[in-house]
Amino acid sequence: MDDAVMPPDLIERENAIRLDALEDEYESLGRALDRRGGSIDRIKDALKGFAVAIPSWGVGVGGTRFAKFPIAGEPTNIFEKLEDCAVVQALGRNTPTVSTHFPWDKVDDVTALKEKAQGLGIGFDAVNSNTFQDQPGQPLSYKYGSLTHTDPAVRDQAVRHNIECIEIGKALGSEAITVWIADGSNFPGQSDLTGALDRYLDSMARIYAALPADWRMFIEHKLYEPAFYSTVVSDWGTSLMCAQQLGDKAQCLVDLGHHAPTVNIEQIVARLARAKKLGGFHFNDSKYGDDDLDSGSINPHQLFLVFNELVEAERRDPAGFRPAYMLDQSHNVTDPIESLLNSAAAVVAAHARALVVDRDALGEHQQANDVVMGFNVLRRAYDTDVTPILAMARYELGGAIDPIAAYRASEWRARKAQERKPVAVGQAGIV
Ligand code: LRH
Ligand code: MN
Repeated sequence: MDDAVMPPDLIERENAIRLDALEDEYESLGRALDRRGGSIDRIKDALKGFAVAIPSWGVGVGGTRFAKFPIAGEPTNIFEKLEDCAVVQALGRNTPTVSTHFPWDKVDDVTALKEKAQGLGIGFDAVNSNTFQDQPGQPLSYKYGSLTHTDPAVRDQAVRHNIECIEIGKALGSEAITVWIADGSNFPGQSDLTGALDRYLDSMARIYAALPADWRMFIEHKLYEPAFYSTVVSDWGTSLMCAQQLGDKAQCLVDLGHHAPTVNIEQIVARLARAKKLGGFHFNDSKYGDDDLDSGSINPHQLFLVFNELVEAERRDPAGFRPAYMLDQSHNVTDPIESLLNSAAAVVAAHARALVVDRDALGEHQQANDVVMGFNVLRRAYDTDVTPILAMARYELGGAIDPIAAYRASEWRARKAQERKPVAVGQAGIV
């Protein structure tokens, strides 16, 4: 990595003033976990190998249909976005890859993009296709759908776009494509609900046929929006049915925000893992709809319960357990780098707490129907302050003990505000 975005001496300087306190907190927690039959070093080592991908569309400031409020120095293209991803990786040390979105990240020279990333020590995770917007000059509109459109010419256009995304992904070193489509209807009677799914499966089979041998295809379900009466791939059941029909390379991706507020997402995770169809995640948080808020910012307990099922699923089937972890957020009122640092840490913390769970005791209480003790085993792990383990893992990987403090000390955003052209005010939308 020859293009260091964060001067190493800055991280050293910021860590030097925090190391004594960290070592004291780490040793104290280590003794406490020891008394509980756990091993703090085992958890630390697990966290050092844990990674969650950054969404390229989450590195710039996001917005809603109403407005977007750009900040000075935010990235204006994928090359600048990769620099910001490298800052998050340099400080947090658990986001080594970026998930791209096309045509938002389209470039003329894909090799130059790959070389830029390599220079920054960043890799590429799943590519995301986009047949939920019409592009300037696009021959046929996706207004009434894409992969499920009643017009075969529109479906062909959408299938070709997905295959083009696979080709770009192959050049970048990605190994998966995430297919989320907005297809659905706003009125009863507008759409043939079964015919739409038939057309979806036919189109997806053509995209599936274009997958390289070692690639996966992630099917992302979503309850609603932008369709507000029916959505073709609206829930995990439909996603699972399609993944099972399409083949081994097709798996289900769980975006936490794509469910009704009351849904038990951790049980969906357990079901998909049992079916060996748990392909990956888009982590975020929400209170009402697909709010795309920072992971763990509204309901950190749900994130913990999801990871509790993931740790259990890996224990049951270590060989088949390979979910792709990605963030998918929209940072409307924060510096995206600070939100990404916090969110990646929230995901790692949920994983760490799940590793603290005394699984043998939990199993015994569940078998004995000792409700309170079963609940208390989980709650005790959830109540464990794992931040010293995360900080020690970051420190030993060359990152920052306190990433936000180090980021602010770097004055990265202010420096970029001098270099990067300003983003126009008055736009709206997610990117
Ligand atoms: C749809 C979604 C999908 C992306 C988009 C940016 O809501 O979660 O994963 O393509 O957000
Ligand atoms: Mn998503």
